[in-house]
Amino acid sequence: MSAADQIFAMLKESSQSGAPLYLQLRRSIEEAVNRGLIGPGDALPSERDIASKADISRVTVRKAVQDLVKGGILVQRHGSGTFVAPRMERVEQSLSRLTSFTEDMARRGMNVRSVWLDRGLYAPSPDEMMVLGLSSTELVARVARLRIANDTPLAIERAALSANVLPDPEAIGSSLYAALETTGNRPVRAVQRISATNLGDADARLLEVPPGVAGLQIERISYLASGKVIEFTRSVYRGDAYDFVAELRLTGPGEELRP
Ligand code: 16G
Repeated sequence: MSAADQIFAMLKESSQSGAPLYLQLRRSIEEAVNRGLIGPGDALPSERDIASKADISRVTVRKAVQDLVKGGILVQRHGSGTFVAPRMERVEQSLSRLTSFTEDMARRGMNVRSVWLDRGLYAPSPDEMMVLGLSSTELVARVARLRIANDTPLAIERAALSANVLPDPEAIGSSLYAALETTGNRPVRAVQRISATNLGDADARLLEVPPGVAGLQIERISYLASGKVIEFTRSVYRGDAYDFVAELRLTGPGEELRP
């Protein structure tokens, strides 16, 4: 069956639902993708073909398709048409180990690279002063990177550290934690807060996803063994690419719950 036929068959299944036509069509295309009837990279039939086959207006088809493009299910390439978006291989990341991005990806055999968005010494923001314990006369080292694994941009990480710890942000190689290790400043503990976000235009463009799609906002505050805060990092991860996994255990008798 052709892609148009698959979508049409799905649409016939849902035509009893009473939902607006564009919604029925959107769901039919989504269902055809979810069931693997049309796969990643497959071309969607033209707006005109879908409209005539399903006997609905082109405006309705366009609205359904635009919704799916916004949701990241379909991608539009200028001049060549609309396609099913390539499927992301999701990365599973344990929440119990304090590892670096470079180590995490290397463990999975993925190639890591970063694009520098910013690195330099700045006057600290009130947040940075509070978290890093800096006074207004001290400087903060900011390191912002787009993190890419196997050519797919996965995250934007914006790290802030005291300039006393990282006096020359230009000197970091490919790994911040490796650089901190050389000066005995690699963190040993971290507290991480993860929340849902919709990606803004600029972040979405960098992560190569449509603006407004779901992402994960992560704030990591890392500590040295002495208890001193060493790193304050705010990151945005692609929601379709990352699963954070936590192992939970029933606390044994006599064991205390630690924060
Ligand atoms: C991880 C950390 C980030 C840290 C980076 C160091 C999260 C959410 N973030 O990505 O806080 O700065 O690793 O990676 O896990 P690097 O040593 O490869 O530069």
